[in-house]
Amino acid sequence: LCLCQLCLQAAVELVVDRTHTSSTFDGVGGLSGGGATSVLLPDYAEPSRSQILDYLFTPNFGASLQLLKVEIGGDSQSTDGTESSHMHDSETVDLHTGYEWWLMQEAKKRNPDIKLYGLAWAFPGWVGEGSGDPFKFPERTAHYLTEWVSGAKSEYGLDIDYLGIWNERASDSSFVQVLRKTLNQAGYAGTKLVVKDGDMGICNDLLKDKAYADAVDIVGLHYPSDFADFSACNQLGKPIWASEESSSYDDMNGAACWGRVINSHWVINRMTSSIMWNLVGAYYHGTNWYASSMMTSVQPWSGHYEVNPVIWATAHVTQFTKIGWKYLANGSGSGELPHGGYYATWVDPSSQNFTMNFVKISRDHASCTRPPLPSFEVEEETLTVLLAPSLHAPPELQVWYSNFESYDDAEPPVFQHSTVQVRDSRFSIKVPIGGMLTVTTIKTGRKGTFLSRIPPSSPSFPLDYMDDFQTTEDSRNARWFADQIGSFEIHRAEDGKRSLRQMVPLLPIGWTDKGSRGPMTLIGMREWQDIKVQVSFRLPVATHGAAADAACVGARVDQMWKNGVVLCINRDGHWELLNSGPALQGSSAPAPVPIASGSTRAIGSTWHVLSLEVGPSNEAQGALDGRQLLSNVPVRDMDTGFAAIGANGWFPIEFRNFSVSKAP
Ligand code: 147
Repeated sequence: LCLCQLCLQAAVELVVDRTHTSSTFDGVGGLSGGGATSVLLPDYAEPSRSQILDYLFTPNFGASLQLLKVEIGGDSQSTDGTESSHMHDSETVDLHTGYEWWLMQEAKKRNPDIKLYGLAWAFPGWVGEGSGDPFKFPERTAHYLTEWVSGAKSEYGLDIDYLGIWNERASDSSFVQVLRKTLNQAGYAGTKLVVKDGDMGICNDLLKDKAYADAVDIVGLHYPSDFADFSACNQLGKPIWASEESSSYDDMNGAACWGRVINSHWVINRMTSSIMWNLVGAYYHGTNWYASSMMTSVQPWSGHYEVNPVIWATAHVTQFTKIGWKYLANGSGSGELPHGGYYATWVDPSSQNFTMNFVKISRDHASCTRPPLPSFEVEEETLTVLLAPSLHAPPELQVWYSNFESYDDAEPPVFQHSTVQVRDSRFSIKVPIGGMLTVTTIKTGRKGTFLSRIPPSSPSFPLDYMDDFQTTEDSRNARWFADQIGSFEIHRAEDGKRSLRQMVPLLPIGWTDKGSRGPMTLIGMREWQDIKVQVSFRLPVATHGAAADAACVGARVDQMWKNGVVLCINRDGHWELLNSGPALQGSSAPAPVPIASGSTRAIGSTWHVLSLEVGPSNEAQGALDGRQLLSNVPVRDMDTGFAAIGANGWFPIEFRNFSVSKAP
């Protein structure tokens, strides 16, 4: 038996020949947004913030990303929160909302060659004139997206290389054609369109509709299965990307899944780019898909962050290739390994550099969050690789090795450097189970580290906390707040002071949220129980007699304030203590039954202070302007959650002097 295996292995020689080039490589990327996944990063403590950005973007250091995809904020919940739109209404363009502009600039600063890709999850309601359909008025929506592309250029000098349509939702042939025309007329013919950031059905749609296909540059599939039928997609003659991929944890399993697909997607189905959801886990524990990220940084107060193995799985490809390099065809540098796993080769068309990548992940560790995988076997093997004269191989090649299944090692090998000799135009290399290996002529690979130690973890949000919102720049979100419904931004009031204002005037064309509870932004910890939350607020001058407009403050709330302890007071002075956020005015959702309610004098549209305290005896106290509204009202004892402020409708409520403290 032993002998036979030896013969078998000796017989297999992988031939690499650069005369057989194939598709152009389009890069490996990360996705910020979809949604609000980076929200805690801009306010991270330095030097950690710059270090995190270096791990993501600096070439030859960490993930060294080649592509950055960002959400085009659409004022509605897009997974971990809401990202602010650049046009809350049809008349105002604000190119200073949100943090994706900042992130794109930081990425470009570090790597001027990084490509940028924008995609909307949600749209402000005005683009559909309240219809909820972003394609009903194609010119409006095309204008809206073109304003984002042109704003990137005019305000920040950023070229948007790629633009998508509507994440994981419908696309539309005539809309895409109008968008193409609108971009061209505005001078953005160079911005390529990706459709449709969703399932493979798009390939048949494009095959049947030439005008549609002509308007499209790239087919973007989400979580594509390597084992699906790609024949329709491959007939299109357009690059095919895994334009959203992974959604897996930032641990060794996540690295194994991601490392595998960034290789296998090319080998099996000719996909030329993969983009990881998500770029950086800078969203609170207790919001969706916690830590499903390339790296995790959720402590802006401490500066603590984690450089996870997913970073190094990415580096195996990104540090040794460039967008524009060519893949070598199957059988001439790419293919399946004899005993399971995959290998791919990239060559630099303008030099003799080349890079090979080998990956062998066992079935148990190969799955990403989706799609399901068929069963398969892998075995350790030693490969002999024959480098054809066309490669002009040097006598020694650089080797980088990780094993994403070495659970028993105290220090698992992750991105370790060595070399291999080329003899007789051949090198041999052992590929164990769990192995990801890069063999390359490139000598600039580096497992980046900083001299200063990463600050120790301090998971608890620091209390007591207060923010008067006066030091945050205009249009930005409030520090450490994470908007969930509506968009809350810092703007100047007529007295010259800043306040935190809810900016969305109309139900957006949502992604998951269709509008049942009112706007809300949260802060703190999902694990908080006994806290006191206080805030100054002002209701806007009632333009349409909205006596029911209410300001709310919450404790123990979950991500969408489906549960929590929430105190709301309306313009007439009627207050209610609720077990959830308030029903959105005008929605058909049943109004929550109050735990307690009452009335005080009307509050109009002047500044007031609202406070809510939930203590260890599971009783709530509430006050307006320091005068008690309710005391010792029993609430459920099991609940924990964030502190929150919000309202019950789409109006520009303002807040100042927010504070949260431990309940005495
Ligand atoms: C994706 C979204 O695009 C991301 O914003 C994020 O929510 C991510 C979390 O895994 O999920 O949406 C998908 C939702 C469902 C499927 C694919 C993508 N699915 O069922 O195949």
